[in-house]
Amino acid sequence: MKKEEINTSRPVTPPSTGGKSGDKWGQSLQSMFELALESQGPARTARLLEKLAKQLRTSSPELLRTFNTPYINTISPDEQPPYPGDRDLERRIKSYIRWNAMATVVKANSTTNVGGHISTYASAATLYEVGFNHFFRGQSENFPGDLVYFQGHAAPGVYARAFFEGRIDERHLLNFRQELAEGGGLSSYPHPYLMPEFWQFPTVSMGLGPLMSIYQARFNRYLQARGLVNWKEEPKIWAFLGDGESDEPETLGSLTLASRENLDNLIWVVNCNLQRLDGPVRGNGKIIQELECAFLGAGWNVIKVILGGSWDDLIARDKSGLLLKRMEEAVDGDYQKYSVEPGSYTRRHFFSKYPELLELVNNITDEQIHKLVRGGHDPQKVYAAYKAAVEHKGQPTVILAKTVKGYGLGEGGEGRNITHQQKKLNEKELREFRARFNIPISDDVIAEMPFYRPPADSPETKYLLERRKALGGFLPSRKFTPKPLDVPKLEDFAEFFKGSSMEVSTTMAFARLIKVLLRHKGIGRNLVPIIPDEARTFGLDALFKDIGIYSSKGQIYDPVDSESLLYYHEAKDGQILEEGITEAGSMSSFIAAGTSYATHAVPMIPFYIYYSMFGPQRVGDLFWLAGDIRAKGFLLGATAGRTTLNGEGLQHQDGHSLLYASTIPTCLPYDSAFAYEVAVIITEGLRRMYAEGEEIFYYLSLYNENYAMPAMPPGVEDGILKGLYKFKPGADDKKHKAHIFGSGPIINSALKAQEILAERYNVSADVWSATSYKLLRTDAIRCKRWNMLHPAQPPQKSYIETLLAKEQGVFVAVSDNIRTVPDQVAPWVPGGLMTLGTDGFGRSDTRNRLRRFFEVDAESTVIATLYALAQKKLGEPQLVEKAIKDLGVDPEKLRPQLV
Ligand SMILES: Cc1ncc(C[n+]2csc(CCOP(=O)(O)OP(=O)(O)O)c2C)c(N)n1
Ligand SMILES: [Mg+2]
Repeated sequence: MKKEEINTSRPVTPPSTGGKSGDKWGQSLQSMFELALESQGPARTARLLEKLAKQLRTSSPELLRTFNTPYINTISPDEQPPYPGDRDLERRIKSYIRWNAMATVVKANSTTNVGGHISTYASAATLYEVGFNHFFRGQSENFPGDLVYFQGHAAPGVYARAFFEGRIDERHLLNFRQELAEGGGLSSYPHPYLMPEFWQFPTVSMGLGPLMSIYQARFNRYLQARGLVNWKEEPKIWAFLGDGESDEPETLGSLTLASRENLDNLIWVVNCNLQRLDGPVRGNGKIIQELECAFLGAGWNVIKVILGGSWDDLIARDKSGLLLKRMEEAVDGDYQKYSVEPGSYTRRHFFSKYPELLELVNNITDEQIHKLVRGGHDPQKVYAAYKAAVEHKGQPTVILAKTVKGYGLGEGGEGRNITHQQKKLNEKELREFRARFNIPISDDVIAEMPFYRPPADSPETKYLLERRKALGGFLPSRKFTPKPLDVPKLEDFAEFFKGSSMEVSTTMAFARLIKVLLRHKGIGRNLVPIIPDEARTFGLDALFKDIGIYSSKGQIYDPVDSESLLYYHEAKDGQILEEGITEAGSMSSFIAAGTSYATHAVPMIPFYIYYSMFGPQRVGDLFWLAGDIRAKGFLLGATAGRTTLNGEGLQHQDGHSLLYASTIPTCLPYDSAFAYEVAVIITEGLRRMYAEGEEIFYYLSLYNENYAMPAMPPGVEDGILKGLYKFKPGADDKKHKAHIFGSGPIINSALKAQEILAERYNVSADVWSATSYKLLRTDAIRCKRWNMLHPAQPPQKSYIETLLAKEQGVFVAVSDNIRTVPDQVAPWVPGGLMTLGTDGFGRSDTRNRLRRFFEVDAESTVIATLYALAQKKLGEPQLVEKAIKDLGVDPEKLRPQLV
């Protein structure tokens, strides 16, 4: 069909659904369609339809929005199931929780400035209460409970409910955000690190909760597919998030994984109160319609809950279609205004646009107009949506629930732009709040904002407890029975301790080691190798065939390399999580696997191996969260080292991940030089985390430079784990004494420097392997602090101080990291530490040239050692100058770190 055959200038009027002419019009269109199908075939017809649709979209975009449905509830009143609960009782319960949530924040801020939020929970109360009374299932035998990601800023409401349930008492509420108060307090937001028996999922760094919930839902499927769990029912994952939060790229970034994997165990509830912190989320548009497009396009089941029941009658009476038209016209900025202004304003500005609409509301008062409630505040509508969501098959569901931010706060902040930051209410506002929600608190004490908890035998308390009992118990709750694993022993890695003349890298050593682990009877099945499309880079592609890549669909195609031994093997019970290029997604899998010991009482051991530069630098907030959530496992920053990863240049060469990792309180970072070190560290990590139950995780840098791996010297295991041990002492017969700390492959610079110093400069240098500066520092700080606070007692000595106490001479550190990494221990090194490092942007070049450029090669190490000796008056100053000349180092060369 030619373009001109459709007259796009003519207004396109949709046929009315009733009436004879409409029927006729529809019938002839149908026959034309059938004719086209028959004569042109489905492919051409589809192309034709697409073309027509495109033309229609250009001429009248509002009429054809492939990914939008009308701005009304997805579930019509006649499809609504009956409400199964006692609405009156539930309203009272919710009102008391609202009051206590508000009072928790306002009280805390009447004597302190600790902050907190009222308006997020105020808008979400119904969304949570319907869930608590009818959907969220607690843990029971052979059922881990539904997993609920609570919106971080709604925490006061979750505490207020726990108070009502008798799980926490008034003292806790009084100490909201005052965790260091006597007797403890409540954390500001969901933090399992701070409240390990209560919160399961940290959510307050916006975007991370939604992202993690997708990977958690997929991980639940993985556990089932691999036969590691056998639940009587499948838990649902509920993620509650804000509409403003949807602007975080992490929030919407992995939507298609959820639909691709048919995660119908996943339900998102987006609280669309149309506001974020500063103002409207989309003042000039409609966030609900925008999100609907994104979710429908990504293949989700979308349920919109826009209007409360009080609108049903108006919608039913509107035969003109103008009410819907007007709703579509108004933007979120308008709706926010309607929530703040009286009903007369809405009548004047919303309804009066069309005379028919004005007539429609003739029989209702301004007050009633003001009370036309939004869908997210109507339990009936919310219940209908939740029920449809839990019953939906084959797709994840998102519920877009329209609410008012600060609902019920009235002039104290309802719908106002300041509402997110509102933490105080005056007495008048408190009285209004009390009246609106019928809270039985008397006038004489209202100013004190007492908490209100009905007696244990009240109908409210009985109902609330009965509902939770019927649903399997309280929630959130983080409880589990520790299950120690039968972890490997050092002997299992004997091959790594013998050394090898064959040149290998620590990455290759790891690839070998993980094979041993996968075969281990005690833990093999618990391993979860996680890879973001880099297996071939790290030599781990052999695992594809061995243990398979997890795919819920198995492998329904014949892989292109099926003839080869190491073919790309996907399987329904595959063990590898091959995530594709998503470090944030891979970290989410690491977290889901690393917390499985608590979430499901099934200890899993994630080994997440990735390009070190795209670790904490890229997704540092998830590393931090891994600490908060008490994740266990191993993070392996491969192709580490600013000079060891040669060629790749500035964006790839990492010299600072170890510093980032050092900042995480529960992370043990290691920089290993030799295969046996990797084996010792991983064995100990497995023991501490999976036999002893410590809630910590490990970070290991792995490198891709090949060199002969030495045998393990006797008795060094303890030093490897504590962070420093003497690897190779210098010759005894030299005039001067020095010590060089080396890490990773750069230990080879130290070893070569040792030779040069002995042969040419009469210096005996001991070479030490520095495996963890962070651990040395933490231990040293611990002792220093203890000594300061116990001045009358014999001082404690840290490991590093004890180790170096008797050593003479100077100390130099060299590594493939920025200088700040070794500098962490400088205060405890006798006489100070001369540090070399790779500060500055990387370059693509050969290792030798890079190491000279960054001054971490053997020659630079020699010069630094001689200089340190000269500085301490232990060596001859002329030697430094001589060495610079002898060794061909250009003193005027470019300085890598410029500012
Ligand atoms: C990553 C991140 N950036 C910024 C913030 C600060 N912040 C906290 S709440 C908030 C607004 C939240 O708006 P919305 O998601 O719509 O939630 P609502 O409170 O409206 O339900 C902001 C900006 C944060 N917590 N996390
Ligand atoms: Mg919001």
